[in-house]
Amino acid sequence: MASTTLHRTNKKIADIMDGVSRAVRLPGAYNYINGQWKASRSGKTFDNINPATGELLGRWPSSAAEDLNEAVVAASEAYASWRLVPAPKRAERILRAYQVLLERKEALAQVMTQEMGKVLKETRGDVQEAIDTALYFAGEGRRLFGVTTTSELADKFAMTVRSSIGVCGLITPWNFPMAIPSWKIFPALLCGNTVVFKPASCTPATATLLVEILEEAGIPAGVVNLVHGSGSVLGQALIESPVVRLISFTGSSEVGSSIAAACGQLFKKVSLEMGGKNAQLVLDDADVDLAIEGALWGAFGTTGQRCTATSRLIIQEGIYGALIEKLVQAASKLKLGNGLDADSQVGPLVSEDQLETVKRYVDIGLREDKARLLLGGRRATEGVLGQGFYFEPTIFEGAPDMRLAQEEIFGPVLMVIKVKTFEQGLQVMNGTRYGLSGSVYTRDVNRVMQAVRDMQTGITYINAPTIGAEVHLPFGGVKHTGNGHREAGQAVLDIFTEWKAVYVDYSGRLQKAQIDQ
Ligand code: UN1
Repeated sequence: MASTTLHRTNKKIADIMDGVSRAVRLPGAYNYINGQWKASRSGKTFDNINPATGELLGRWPSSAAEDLNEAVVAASEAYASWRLVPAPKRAERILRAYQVLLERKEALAQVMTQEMGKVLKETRGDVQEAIDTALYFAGEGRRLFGVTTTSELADKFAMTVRSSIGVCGLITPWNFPMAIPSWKIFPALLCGNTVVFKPASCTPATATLLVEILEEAGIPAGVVNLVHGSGSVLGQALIESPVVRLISFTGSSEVGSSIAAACGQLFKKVSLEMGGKNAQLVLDDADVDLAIEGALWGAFGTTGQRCTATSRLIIQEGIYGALIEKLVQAASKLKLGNGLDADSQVGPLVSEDQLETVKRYVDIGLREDKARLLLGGRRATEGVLGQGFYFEPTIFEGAPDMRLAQEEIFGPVLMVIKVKTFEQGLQVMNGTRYGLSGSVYTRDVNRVMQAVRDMQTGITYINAPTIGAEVHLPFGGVKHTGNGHREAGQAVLDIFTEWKAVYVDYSGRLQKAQIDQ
């Protein structure tokens, strides 16, 4: 009955969020284009499945290029006026969004856990990350600093200002369905751009709720547009549209590489956040219990589905035996279960596809001569777990050149590698094509500073796991993880603005730089 109401009156999901779990089970969630909630033109839909139970949560518009192009036109028209709204005023709307996010944190986390699977403690953290990001960029409205500088010529003034770019296409993943869109949407809007947002198909409800909050916060029609559907169809339409000036993508390195190639041909600005094969290095002098706690959180938190997840644990030989014994014992006690249950520590994988990927990699590991399975390695099917996409926390021991130690798996699979020295540990850590985050556990300050200097990662942790980035510091990586950009903090402003150098000559005569001496 409620679903009919939603369809008929276009009543917004947030208005019926009292029983949030019911809200997202309702069919009839829409694209948001030019301030209107609407279905895809074809009327086609796709299913949103709860990975903990296999149950259908709702049907969402499976949009085509024509829907996307309508959103691009809306964003392009809205840009003409949004770019001229003073940044402090744009920021006020973001501050309102911050307030609503804060009020609705628990409800949003409940929805997110149901469609994505991670445990409530973590979905609350995901929403909190969006809250922090909104607050940060609300403050940025009265900064957005450029520089003033000197001129080599007399009576001439020089400065830099940041200018907006135009329509931005934002393509986001399912593992942080609120945090990552917020990293892109808030700075994009603050800088005066308009947005076409294409969220991951596994998490359409969270994306819809976020956009609805932006609507409530007074973001004008057309400034933010939401189009659900297939990543390849809509991504291609976004890239090909001449009006879209920038693509910001978070996802796999394979997809990122093809986006970069296509955008390169079209001179389109592109920012990419991609894979990781993050390592935690534990030296002989480390606090072993602290290192184990960090590894468990880094490897099995979010069921290993973070770009920053710890997927390699590199251990110096002196503590190797003792550490892995305790680690395996602790990991075997992790409680798998529905993320809505307070005692669950590890939720399901996001989808059956993801479960298949993890199984495939475990099979590869089992066939490798150099690998030894220390824990897990199977789909978890006991009792109600059998209804969902659960996989046992899995630990392999092996060599750094194995596929399991080189390729991003995005699941609860940790590869343990023994090294003789600190130097060898760093070499193993740096010996992959990725470079997102890394961590070193040691009490030796000289080793700390050498690691900070030599780790080939965008994010470096000392005596802390590879996950846990904060929103006011740059987020991103080197090598095949990124393309030189950083999200979050001040650094993201370089994605969503272009620098303009401004010279004001008040001498009243022609002055020639480099010529007049
Ligand atoms: C991701 O890994 O995909 O640093 C994003 C963290 C979170 C963000 C992770 N704040 O682990």
